[in-house]
Amino acid sequence: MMTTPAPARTPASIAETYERDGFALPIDVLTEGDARALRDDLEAAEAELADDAERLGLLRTYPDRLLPSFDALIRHRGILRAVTSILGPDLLVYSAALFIKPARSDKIVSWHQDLTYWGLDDAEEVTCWVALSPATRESGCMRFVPGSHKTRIVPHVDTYADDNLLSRGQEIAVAVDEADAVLCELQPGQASLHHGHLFHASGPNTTEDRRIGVAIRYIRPSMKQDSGDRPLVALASGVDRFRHFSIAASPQGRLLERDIKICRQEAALRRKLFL
Ligand SMILES: O=C(O)CCC(=O)C(=O)O
Repeated sequence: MMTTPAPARTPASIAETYERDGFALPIDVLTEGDARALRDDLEAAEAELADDAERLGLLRTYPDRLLPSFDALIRHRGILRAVTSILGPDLLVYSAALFIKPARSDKIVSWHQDLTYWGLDDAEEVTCWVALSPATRESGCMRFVPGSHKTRIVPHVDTYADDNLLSRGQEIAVAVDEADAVLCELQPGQASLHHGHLFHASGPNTTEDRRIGVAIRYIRPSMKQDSGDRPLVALASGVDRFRHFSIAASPQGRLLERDIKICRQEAALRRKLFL
């Protein structure tokens, strides 16, 4: 079971910083040993699926549906304590995809605002990005523009750049001043929180290790898809009084065939919803 290190920051101070800057970090959520155990479980699963690109893609998009260890992560007490200080006690997990940059890779993430693309009706959303390996300037950690969450969604363009980890190379179409940005450096087991309107990006990985992070998107159950669809989400805390989404069951084992089938169906729906 994952343990929670003594919190270096109180929920109140996290909420205050988040309100002002649109992000809060670093938040100590896992011990280094627990972060290593999650990474080992992920990498064992990646090795099992190495010859199957489609299943490997599903694993990296839905680790919480295919590995009980990642299902436990999205329900981790330390994370929930931080996120509930912002969104309140009732929390759904809209997605929990991995962002992986291989060692010595030119993969970047261009400046963007997350809520541009998901077709959700509101902005009651917080991403908790948990580092499973060092996220540093050298390994391509995220960069945030403090206060930019107070801007509504600005125009974005699709660049389709090969080196971009985002599916269409989506990028903010207005100038972002790099001088305004701050680095989001995290040690394994630490996390950051960021707002869905925050301008953020990340650079290449020049190190000899993979840079691995899990981006857990928490939303209030009052949120809904503009399209009226009810994608599959996890109920991580509290109650869902709204029923705007379908609630996923926790995985009862690793890489189960029935869970893979559900993820495949869900991926098709999410492709349709993605703006
Ligand atoms: O992992 C990264 O470099 C970028 C992640 C990101 O854009 C996000 O979590 O919203």
